[in-house]
Amino acid sequence: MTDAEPDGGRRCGFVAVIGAPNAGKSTLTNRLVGAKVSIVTAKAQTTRYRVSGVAVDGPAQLVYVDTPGIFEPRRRLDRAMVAAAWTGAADADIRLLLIDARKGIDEEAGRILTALAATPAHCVLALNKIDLVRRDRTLALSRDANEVCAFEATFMISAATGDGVSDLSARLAAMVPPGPWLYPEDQLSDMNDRLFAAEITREKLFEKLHQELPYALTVETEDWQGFDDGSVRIAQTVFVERDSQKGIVLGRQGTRIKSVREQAVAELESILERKVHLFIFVKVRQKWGDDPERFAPWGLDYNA
Ligand SMILES: Nc1nc2c(ncn2[C@@H]2O[C@H](COP(=O)(O)OP(=O)(O)OP(=O)(O)O)[C@@H](O)[C@H]2O)c(=O)[nH]1
Ligand SMILES: [Mg+2]
Repeated sequence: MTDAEPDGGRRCGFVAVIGAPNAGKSTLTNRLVGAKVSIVTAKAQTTRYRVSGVAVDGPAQLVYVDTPGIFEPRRRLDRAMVAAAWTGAADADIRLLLIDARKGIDEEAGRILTALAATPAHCVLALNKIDLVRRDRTLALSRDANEVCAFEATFMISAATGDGVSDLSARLAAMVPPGPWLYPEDQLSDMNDRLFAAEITREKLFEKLHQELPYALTVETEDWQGFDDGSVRIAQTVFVERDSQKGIVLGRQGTRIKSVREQAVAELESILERKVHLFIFVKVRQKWGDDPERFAPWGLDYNA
């Protein structure tokens, strides 16, 4: 180690991954980290709070902060989600804006671009889902976006296939400030097991439910008990807003919740590397979205 290179030339910093709902932020975060730290579904507004994932690229440790999509909020939870995204952006060393190249600069993306343009330093643009669009369209999009906000760098990527992601990572690694690493080398996420298990179940529910249902529910892990044989018993509650929603979540003769449970167990067992006994209860809690207790474990600002 020399004076010119404190910490052996190590670098470390926070990269906030921001963008409109469904842009692919969580898919990209997982890809960059090399493990599933944040849930992904085809539905917008899947991510509800900030999820950090840690990656190492050469001498740099990058703490990616996956954020909820930024949209026009209506409910209290929406406002808290959008506020969490902007706070994540403000606290980070680098803001990585993801735009769905197939959607282009629509109203939502346009608003975020304009907001970022006020402070374009340390902003990087990634046009995502290039596996779905022609290259000339992506080039035009890059030009249009950079006319609104002067990004430090622009990348064309596919978070789904991994195309372009290592170039993006290398650039981010070069941009974060010199300094010691913040996390142990093998740590991938800052999320605790109970919260992550609830997210996995919510992901399976989101995939199986439609219209307003995904947004009317939330999942909490109520109990977590490890046994001597290595297995774990996990009890979770799905809160819905109305009785009719409870019936839909359960499905005819409980078939829907049964298949949710099976899928969640399969995934949890492979992640936790142990046998999982999962119990899911569905309860009606009118206006859970206006209950501060629901927000607390997520680190969301109830009064945003
Ligand atoms: N074809 C294609 N699909 C992608 C790509 N990246 C993400 N997706 C898909 O886009 C959808 C949304 O992905 P997410 O990663 O959940 O998007 P997000 O930005 O985190 O969404 P919110 O959390 O709702 O804001 C999922 O169906 C992904 O599989 C990509 O590069 N190509
Ligand atoms: Mg997400």
